[in-house]
Amino acid sequence: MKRMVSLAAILAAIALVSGGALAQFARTDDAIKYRQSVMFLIGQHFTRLGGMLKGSPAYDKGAFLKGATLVQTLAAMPWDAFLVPGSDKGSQMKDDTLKDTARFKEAAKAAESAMAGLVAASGTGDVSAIQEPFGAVGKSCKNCHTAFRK
Ligand code: ASC
Repeated sequence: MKRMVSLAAILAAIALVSGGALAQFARTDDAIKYRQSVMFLIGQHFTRLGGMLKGSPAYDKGAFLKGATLVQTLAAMPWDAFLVPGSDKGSQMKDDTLKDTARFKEAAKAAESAMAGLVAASGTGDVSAIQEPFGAVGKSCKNCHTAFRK
């Protein structure tokens, strides 16, 4: 019993210093699957938005705004899962990513901020005003992939 209590205390301490990120996932594999799932959904919705800006399917203000809002909402989800210690193994994450988590968090924040810009522009319903913020989101995706993905 005493051993169980001290194990719980150790786990709680680990969860505390890891910002709760570890506590969310039972296994590092779950963290990898979680973030890959979110990234897959972001890719699906962002690609559909890109299609709409090229006319296939035709641009629709409501549908575009809904998709952009989904992308923004999804983009709030995966970052903690990237920061789980050891989850660089067996994934596409570059080896040095977790050595500088501040750099990673900064890039994640920049992506979220670009997505907020896209949602704001989407509300105008003006396609010519959406092109630039859409490109900025694509650039923020690419920046992270170049820096952190193998
Ligand atoms: C996508 C997707 C990416 C990004 C990137 C943008 O739809 O899956 O990884 O956009 O291609 O540069």
